[in-house]
Amino acid sequence: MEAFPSVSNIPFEGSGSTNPLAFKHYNAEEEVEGRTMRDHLRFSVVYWHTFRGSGSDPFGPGTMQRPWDDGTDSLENAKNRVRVAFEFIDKLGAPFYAFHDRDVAPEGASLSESHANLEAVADVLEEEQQRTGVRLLWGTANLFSHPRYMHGAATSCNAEVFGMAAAQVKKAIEVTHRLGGEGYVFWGGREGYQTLWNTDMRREQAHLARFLHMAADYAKEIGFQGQFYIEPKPKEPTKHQYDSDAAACLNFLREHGLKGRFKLNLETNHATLAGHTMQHELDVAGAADALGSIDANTGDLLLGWDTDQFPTDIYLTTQCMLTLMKYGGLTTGGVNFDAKVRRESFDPLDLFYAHIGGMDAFARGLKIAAAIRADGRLESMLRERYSSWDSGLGAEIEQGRHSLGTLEQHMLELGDAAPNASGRQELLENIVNEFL
Ligand code: XLS
Ligand code: NI
Ligand code: NI
Repeated sequence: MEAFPSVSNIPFEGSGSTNPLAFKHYNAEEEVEGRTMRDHLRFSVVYWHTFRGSGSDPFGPGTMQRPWDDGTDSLENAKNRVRVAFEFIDKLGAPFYAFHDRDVAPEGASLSESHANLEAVADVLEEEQQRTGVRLLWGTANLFSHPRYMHGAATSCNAEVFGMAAAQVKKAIEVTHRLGGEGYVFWGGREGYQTLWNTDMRREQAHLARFLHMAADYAKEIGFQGQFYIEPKPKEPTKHQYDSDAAACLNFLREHGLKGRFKLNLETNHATLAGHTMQHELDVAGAADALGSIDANTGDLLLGWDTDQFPTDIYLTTQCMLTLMKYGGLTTGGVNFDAKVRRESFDPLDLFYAHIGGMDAFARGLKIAAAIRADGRLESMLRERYSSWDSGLGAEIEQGRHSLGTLEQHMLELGDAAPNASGRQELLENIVNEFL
């Protein structure tokens, strides 16, 4: 029995269409810069919000109407939900999905029961992947919901909790590997602190590094070559999380010799919680060759928390796509909708509207970014701005052929630096707007 009988495969109808169940811009086969939109964007649906989100908030219970879900934590219900999820992803036409271990399968009364539940559901995931051709973008372990993780997982003060987290991650990597996952994400939900009065920060960070090294070792042992990612987020649920932003993660990875194995999975709403723009986070990661994947969502300017809304702002998606393309585009990563429908949008159809809107917004961002790149004015103004480094003194400094002494000599001869050129910010902003 179908869960969405009134919806068939979402077609591309073009910008003239008013059909709410059609794409206006995302045309999977259409080529942009010699690559299909499907391959540029690598859209992914998240299991946790889309199939486990109840709509509850700190002030009230769930509101979502999900007629296929019996509301229990049974294995049968979990397996049935997988069929529904793949019907949805397949009809939507997204090539990927992502999950946490505990989204897809219930936690058991013991670790071995939890392991068995996950393996049992993975059987169904595998079947459905084969049936539909939908692939796993990345897997992850939920190391933040169970009360045992109240003090953190890899950074817990309790060594046996660290042990449980390790066991859970081992199984999650195995299942991700078995399902052909292209990556594996570490989001440190409670890896941080609520108060420094009870926190040994140096020790906690060393434990986190040990944990990630063990994960890398285990992946190697079983032959899992998928990309590892760290997903920065500064706070929520804790007051401070160690993976607070892209720069902090890169510093941590370098300090602990993990940089080669890990890239970053950047989420828009986490960037804004960190006081950054998504464009900033993408550029920081890209400049360090660590731009891996994105959790595509957006926050609300007037709400200071992780509202995880679907991205519909074309300016934002244009910035995302321009920066991604600047660094060569997505390879193992994807545009993963870590986003949830509003509590008031309880109808199953809203799941389609939300994803279609996000996919169209990113498709427009892609086309606009490609047009800006083809135009070339932005790029040539950038090149021109740094042209003093292309030859003469600038080139000599870049080549390491100067010291403070030789530069003093040079500037004493010249008397002063050449006059500066305008930054042209407003003109650059106007040029971007020409394409929107
Ligand atoms: C929560 C995070 C989480 C990760 C996966 O804020 O975004 O959903 O993406 O654990
Ligand atoms: Ni996320
Ligand atoms: Ni988030």
